[in-house]
Parts: sequence; C-alpha cells; structure tokens
Amino acid sequence: MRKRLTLIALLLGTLLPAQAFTLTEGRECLSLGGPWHYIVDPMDTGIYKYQMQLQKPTKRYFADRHFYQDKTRLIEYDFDKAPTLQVPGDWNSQSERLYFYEGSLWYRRTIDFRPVPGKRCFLYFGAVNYKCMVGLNNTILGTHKGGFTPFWFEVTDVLKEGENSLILWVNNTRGTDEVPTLNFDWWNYGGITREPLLVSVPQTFIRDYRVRFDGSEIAVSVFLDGGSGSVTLEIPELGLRKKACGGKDGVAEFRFKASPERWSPEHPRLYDIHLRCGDDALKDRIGFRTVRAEGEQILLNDKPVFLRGVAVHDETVSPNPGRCRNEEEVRALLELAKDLGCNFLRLAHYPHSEQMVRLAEEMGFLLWEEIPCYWNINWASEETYANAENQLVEMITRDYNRAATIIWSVANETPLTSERMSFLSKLIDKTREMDPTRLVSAAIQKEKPDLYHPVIADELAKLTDLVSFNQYIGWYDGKPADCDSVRWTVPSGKPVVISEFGGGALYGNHGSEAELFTEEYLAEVYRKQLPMIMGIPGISGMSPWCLKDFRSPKRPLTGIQDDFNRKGLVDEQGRRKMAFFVMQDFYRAKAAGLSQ
Ligand code: GCB
Repeated sequence: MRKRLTLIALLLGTLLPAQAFTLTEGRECLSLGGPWHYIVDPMDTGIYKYQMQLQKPTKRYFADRHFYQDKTRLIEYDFDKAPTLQVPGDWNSQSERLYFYEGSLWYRRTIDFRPVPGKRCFLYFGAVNYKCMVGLNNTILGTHKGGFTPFWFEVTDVLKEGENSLILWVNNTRGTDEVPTLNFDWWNYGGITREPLLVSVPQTFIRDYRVRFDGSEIAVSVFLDGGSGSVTLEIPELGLRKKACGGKDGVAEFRFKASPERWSPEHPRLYDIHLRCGDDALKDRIGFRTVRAEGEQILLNDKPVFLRGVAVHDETVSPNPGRCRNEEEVRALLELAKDLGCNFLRLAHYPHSEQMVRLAEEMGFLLWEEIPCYWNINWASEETYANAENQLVEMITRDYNRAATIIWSVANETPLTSERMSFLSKLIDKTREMDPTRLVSAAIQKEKPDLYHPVIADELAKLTDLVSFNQYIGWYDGKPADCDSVRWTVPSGKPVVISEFGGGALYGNHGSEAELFTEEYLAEVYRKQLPMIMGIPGISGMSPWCLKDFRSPKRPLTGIQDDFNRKGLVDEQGRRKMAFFVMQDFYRAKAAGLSQ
C-alpha cells in the first residue's frame, strides 16, 4: 500500500521547490530541441500492469526497450519505430489525431554525451504542459506540474558517456483541483512546449542573481551553487566593476549608487551585466526603472504612464496555430502589438515564455504577467493552493530581473467567496514577500445590479495595487450603444486598468453594425467602449481582449468560430479587422497626447 501511495504521489506530481536558473550567454547549453519519438498512451500502459496495478515506473516505458532489436521477446513498444513530434512544440497542432487529445503521451530522445571532468550537468525544461515525469537512463529524476514555468534536474551522476535515453511521461488531463481547472477558454496544448536544454556548468556556479533599482541605488544579489567564492560584477557602460565574497550561504551582495539611463517603452535601454565567479561567467542584459502606484496614477520612473495595452495569448500567428516555439513566432505577435500602438501587454492567462518576456523588454513593452488561477478553481484545497503558489514562485523567480514586468497578477475573473478571498490574499502576500518592487493585481469582475450602473465591489481590489476589471458591455452585456449611458462605480484612490473588453468578429465578415460577429459590429463595440472607459475615474490603462483570434474548444459556432475565440483585433493569420484600426487611431492619438 505504501509503495502504491508513493507512486501515486509521483504520478500526480509532487512539487519541486522552485529554484532559479539564469540561462543567458555564458552558459554552455545543448538544445534538446528537434524530433522526439512519441507514443500516445491514453490508458497509461507505460505505467500500469494490465489489471491497473502500478508498476515501478522504471519497469515499463522508462526502460526504453526495443521489440525490433530482438523479436524473440515480447515487448509491445519500441520508441525507435514510433513517429516523431517536434520539440519544443505542442502535440495538438502537429498531428490531426492529437488535435483534441488530452491524456498521457511519452516522449523519447537520445543524447550523445561526452563528459568533461569537473563539470556538472542539468536538464532544463522551459515548460511542459501539464504534468510530467522525467526519466534518464531508466532513473526517475522527478516530476513537475504546472504547464507554463521552467524546472530543472541535476543529472551529473546519471548521464553516462555515449548514448543516453531521455524519456518523459507527459499528461495534460484537466482536473478539478488543478490550476487551471477543468474549464478555461483557451486550447489545452499538451507536450514539451518550451525548449529543453542540457546545461553544463563548473562545480561552483552562479545559479541566479537578482537586481533591484530604487532610483538612486542598484542592489545585486548573486546566488552561488556548489560552494562559495569571490564574485565580480561589471556593468561596463556604467564604468562599474565590483567584487564581493559569497558568504557561507553562497550569496554575494552588492550595493552601490548609480544613475543609469532609465528603461521605458520609448527608450528601452538595456545594459550589459557580467558576473564572474571562478570558472563561471554569465552575461545578461538588464534595464533600470522604477514603478509605483501613487493615488490614481501609475508612475514609471516617477512620471505618470498610461497603459496602452492589449491582452495576448501565447499562440502563433498562423492558419494552424499552436504555442509559440521560437523568437520569430513571438516577434510576429509583438510586431502586431507595436503596430497597434501599444506600450503594454497583458500576458494572459498564464506565464508566457522567457523569450516572449525578453523580446517584449527589448521592444519596449511594459508587462502584466499572470498565473492561471482562472474562474473557479478549488479554493478550499491546500494542494491546489500549493500548486498555484509554486507556479507564482516559478514565474517571479524566472522574471525577477526583467524591467519590462511591472505587474504580477494572481487571478482572473474569480468568484466572490470567502474561500477564494483567503486563497488569493495568501497569494498576494506571497507575491509581495518575494517582490515588494512591483505592482500586484488581479483581473476582477463587475457586479451586475443593472446594466447602466455597474459597481466594482470585489473586496479583492482592497488588497491589490490596481483596480483591474474585465467588462463586456456591448457584447455579453447589452449593445454597444448602451456604453453611452453607463455610469461606473469604482473604488477610488487607486489606478484603474480595464483588463478586458471587446467582442467577436470573423475577419472578412461584413454586414450592419447590428449584426453580431461582423467586423462592423466589433468596430462599433470599440468606438463606444473607448469614450466610456476614458470616463472612468482613475483610468490608467487598458488591455482590450484581445490581440489575435485564438483556439478554444468552447467556441464551436460553425462557419464563424470553428474552434476559435473570435475576439481578436486580428484573425489567426494576423489579418487586421476594422476594430484594429479604431484601437490604433485611439492609441496613436493617446501617444501623441491628443486624446484625454
Ligand atoms: C473573459 C476571460 C477570457 C475569455 C473572454 C471571452 O472574461 O477572461 O479568458 O476568453 O472573457 O472571450 O469570453
């Protein structure tokens, strides 16, 4: 019984403690991207014996045995002959038979390895949706759950010279107690969706570092792994070169006065930073800025900023979209947002890739990053909380040094219950404990006493730095013209950000302004929404829903939706709808200081 329980815990995914691993220039990384053999396993045959008794995981598919090498033995799988999927990449967009697939799937590739004496090796995964168990040479390294954040395992003692077998059991089954839960409005793309790497580092290496800037002082903490030593920090363009010793805990601290040029959307200035400790050297690019909420304003570098935003899913611009796999695909999305006139992105509804965050920073977007506490997750469950917190910690840990990120968001459209309140207030506390330098938010909802007098009454807004809410007047509530008569009651004293508004239209579908899903209707939603939004006291920004039509199994209307949520300002191929130009005109005028 005990054995069974341990294995079940393993299958369900015990949580790895979130650890940082800075992966920038200077790291020796071997990409494990490319074709991986896969076996679809809806019944978990690779784990269970035929009467569903759990096998020791190492007894079944992790053993990587081959039928075709010796046909006198009954082995009913062989990865060598199995088809392949590209990694990184979701499985749904790569094979028609996996389009709707939710369940278990096995991945296997080999790694040809030549050990270098004195080096340590780590396997790093950018993201695997949703949970996985990782085996190397028939040793289970561990499990991870949460589909959007990175994790890693040390494999120094498991790798061997020559051919190594790396196997992942991945499962994207939705679950009541999971984060997100059973019901969400995007595609449940499964698989090894972000790049896996084999990373080699010296015995003692710089695991991570954190930079803080308060306007006059830069503080840097450097975290060493495998020992301690003297750390050198250089920011050549500031003429800075400093040394500090890592203490017993392996942390080296720096603190000095500096006046770097500030990072901002108009001037996304990044500085090279070099860190050295013994044989380990890291190079990164970082920006310096301050952000805070003061009264009803968001101050970036002490000046009020209006967030000209748009909400984005991590999905490619393509007739057959999937999760973004590389910089080019991320860039295609960001260029659309640039053309729209944005200085801000809401990265919805889960952590996007590090590539996305870094490119957005280079291109001058402020960012809202979010975890998938979406709609109605199991607020009463301690495990669900631990999972949500772990995803939050992994997200903050990964992106702590990104100047572009100004908002951490803990939830989207969650119900007003006391269990949810205590769950989210704990998450907010955790966010502030990890990072007191950024704003904390959550996308809440309006109360609906009557269409014309919506009230934002959610107590959660008392705990966050912003009052952010989603509203769909002109789509889910009333008609576009109703916006003219709406009077909002919104808590005062904090900046207000409209985290969603919009409606649906099929690109190229034209008709009257009264006909739903036409480009004309959607353009009218935007024309009516914008003056209404600008009349809300404290308004400091907005992120219309959303940049691009995205896949969702909740949108089956044949001939119009065909499995796409049609609320994009562009369609899945990037073709601009009329509403795009309404928004673009508004943002251009706003940027030029011509509108309110
Ligand atoms: C929302 C959700 C978003 C949905 C959107 C819609 O409020 O936050 O995830 O996709 O509405 O299209 O209904």
